[in-house]
Amino acid sequence: TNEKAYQLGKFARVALGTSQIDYNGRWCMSSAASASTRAFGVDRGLPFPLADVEHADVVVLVGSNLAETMPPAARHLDRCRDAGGRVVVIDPRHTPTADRADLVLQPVPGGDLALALGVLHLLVAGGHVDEEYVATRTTGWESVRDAVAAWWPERVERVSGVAVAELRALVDLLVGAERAMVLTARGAEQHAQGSDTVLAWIDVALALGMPGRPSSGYGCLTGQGNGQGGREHGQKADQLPGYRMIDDPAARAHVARVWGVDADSLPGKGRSAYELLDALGTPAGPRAMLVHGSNIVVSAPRASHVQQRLESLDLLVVCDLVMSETAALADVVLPVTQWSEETGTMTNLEGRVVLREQARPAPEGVRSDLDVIAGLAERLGSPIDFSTDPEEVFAELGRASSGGKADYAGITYGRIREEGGVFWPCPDPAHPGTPRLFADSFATPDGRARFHAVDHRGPAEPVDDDYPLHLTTGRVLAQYQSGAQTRRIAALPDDGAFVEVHPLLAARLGVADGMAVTVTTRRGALTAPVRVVTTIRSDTVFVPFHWLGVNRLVNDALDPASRMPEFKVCAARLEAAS
Ligand SMILES: Nc1nc2c(c(=O)[nH]1)N[C@H]1C(S)=C(S)[C@@H](COP(=O)(O)OP(=O)(O)OC[C@H]3O[C@@H](n4cnc5c(=O)[nH]c(N)nc54)[C@H](O)[C@@H]3O)O[C@H]1N2
Ligand SMILES: Nc1nc2c(c(=O)[nH]1)N[C@H]1C(S)=C(S)[C@@H](COP(=O)(O)OP(=O)(O)OC[C@H]3O[C@@H](n4cnc5c(=O)[nH]c(N)nc54)[C@H](O)[C@@H]3O)O[C@H]1N2
Ligand SMILES: [Mo]
Repeated sequence: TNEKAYQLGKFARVALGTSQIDYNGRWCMSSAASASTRAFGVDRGLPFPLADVEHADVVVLVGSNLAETMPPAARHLDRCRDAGGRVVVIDPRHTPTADRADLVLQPVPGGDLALALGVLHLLVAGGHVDEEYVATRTTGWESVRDAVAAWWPERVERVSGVAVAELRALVDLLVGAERAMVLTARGAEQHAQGSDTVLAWIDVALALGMPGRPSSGYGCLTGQGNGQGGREHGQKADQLPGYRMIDDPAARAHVARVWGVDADSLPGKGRSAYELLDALGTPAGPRAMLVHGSNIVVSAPRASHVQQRLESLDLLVVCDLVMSETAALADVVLPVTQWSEETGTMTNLEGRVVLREQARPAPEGVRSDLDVIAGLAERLGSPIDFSTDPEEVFAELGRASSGGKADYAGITYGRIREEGGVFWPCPDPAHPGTPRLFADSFATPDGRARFHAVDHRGPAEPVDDDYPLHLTTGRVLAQYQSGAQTRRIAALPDDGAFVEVHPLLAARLGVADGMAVTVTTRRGALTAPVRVVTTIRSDTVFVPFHWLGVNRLVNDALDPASRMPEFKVCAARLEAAS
C-alpha cells in the first residue's frame, strides 16, 4: 500500500538513519519511469484512463502480454477493435495477446529500439511528421531527425529480425490514425538499453503529435498492483514522498518539516536495488538487511550471486506473509497480515488512488506491516513516532507530497470512497483530480516535451558461437512473480519451469515435447522439460521466472539511467539433458 511505502521510506531515513533503501519496482517499471520523466517531466504509467484505449484508432503494444498479465484490461483492446481500431503487438513470441491483434511483429529480443528508429526513419522519409505539433509542443526534434536518417528499413530488418514489409505495415497504420497510442511493458523495458528504448518509442508518439491529444499518446503498462504508488512516496533510493528528489534542498526541507526532524539529518541517495544486493557483506556495503515483501532469491538477476551476498550478512530479517525462499534464509522472520486483512490505498497504472478496505479479521496476534515498522522504530529509539493507523499515515503522506509532482494533498479516504478513486495530482480538497495529463502542457520547466536522440546498442551479452540463442524470461497466466504466493494455491496449475522452443530448434537438438533440456548461460544452467511451440522465434528460448532457477542464468547488466537489470535477453545454449 502507499501507506507502507511511505512509512518504509521514512523508517529507513529517520529510524535507521540509512540511505540504503530501494524497491522491487526498480526491476519492473524503472526504465519507463526514467524515460517518461526525461521526456514529459513526470512519470505516471498512463497519463489517461485505461478505458481511453477503446477510442484509439491504433494501439501498439511493445513487449506486453496483457491478455495473460492483466486479463481484465484485455477487454479494452477487444472494445477498441470492435469499434474499428487496430491493435499491433510486438513480441518475439506470438502470445495470447497477439491472438487479439491485427498486426504482429516478432523481433529478436532487444530489437525494439532499432524498430522504433526504423519507424521514425519512415515517418521522416514519407513526410508524416506532425510539424506543427513538433514546433509548438516539443524541443529536440532536429537531433532525432538527423540520427534516424541512418536507420533505413533494410538495416532495421538486419538488426531486429522484422521484415521491411512488416515495418512498413506498422508505419502505414500509424500514419493513417488520428488517435494512436504506444504502450510499453516489460518486454521492451527490462533491458540494459530499456530506458533508451522507451525514449525512442516516446519519440515516435511525439513525431506523430499524439501525447496530450484525446485517446492518444504514450503509456507504460505498470506491473504490480501498486507499482505506481510504490514508486512515488520515498521507497526509491533517490526519492522522497511526492516524487521529490532526495538531493534537492527544498524537497529535504519540506519533508523534514512534515516529519519533524532536521533536514540535515536526512541521508542522501542510496544504491539501486541490484547494486545494493551486490554490495551486501562487502567492506563498503551493509552487513544487515531488512526485506519487506520481496522474494529476491527467486526474482533477482544472477540469483546465485545474490544468494551468496545474502548469506554473507551478519543479520537478515524478512517480513513476509509466507515462508518464501528468501524468508527461509533469514535469521529472523516477521510474519505479517495479508492484503485482505488490512486497509490501505494503492495507486493504479492510471494514477488513480483507490482504497482497499479490510475484508476479514487478521489471525490472532499477527501484526500488520505498519505495526512492525512502528514497533521496530520505537525499539531503535527513533526520534519520531510512526503511526499504525493507515488513514492517519495517508493524511501525513498527503502533507509530505504537497507541492510535489505526485501531489495527494487533496485526497482523503472519504473522497476515494465517494468518487471511486481520485487521480493525482490533486493538490487541495476542492481540486477534482487529474484523469488526463498534458492536454495543454507537459510537466517540464518550459512546458514542452523533450525528444531524445538515442541509438541502438544491442544486448549487453550478444549471441556468439558458444552461446548462439537468445534467452528471454517472463510470465504465465496462472502464476504470480516469484511464485511465493501462487505456488501454494493448489487450484492453480503448477507444472514447474519449462523451456519454450520452436520445432526447428527442437528438431536440430533431437528433442520432443516434454523431454528434459539444459539451458546454459555464462552464469549457470537449468534443466527443465521442453515445450515445443510454433509461436516463438527459432533463435530464441523462453523460460518463465516463477520458479527458482532461471534467474541464476540471467545477466546482471544494468541500464545506465534506470539501473534496470537485463531480464529480457542474454546469450544461451541448449542441449538435450542426459
Ligand atoms: N499472470 C501474471 N500476471 C502478472 C504478473 C505475473 O507474475 N503473473 N506480474 C505482474 C507484474 S509485476 C508485471 S511487471 C506485469 C508484466 O507484464 P508483461 O510485461 O506483459 O509480462 P512479461 O511476461 O514479463 O513480458 C511481456 C512479453 O514480453 C515479451 N518479450 C521478451 N523479450 C522481449 C523483447 O526483447 N522485446 C519485446 N517487444 N518483447 C519481449 C515476452 O515474450 C512476453 O510475452 O505483469 C503483472 N501481471
Ligand atoms: N527473470 C525475470 N526476473 C524478474 C522479472 C522478469 O520478467 N524476468 N520481473 C521482475 C519484476 S517486473 C518484478 S515486479 C519482480 C518481482 O519480484 P518480487 O517482488 O521479489 O516477487 P513477489 O513474488 O511479488 O514477492 C513478493 C513477496 O512479498 C510477499 N508479500 C505479499 N504481500 C505482502 C505484504 O503486504 N507485506 C509483506 N511484508 N510481504 C508481502 C509475498 O508473499 C512474496 O514473498 O521480479 C522481477 N524479476
Ligand atoms: Mo513487475
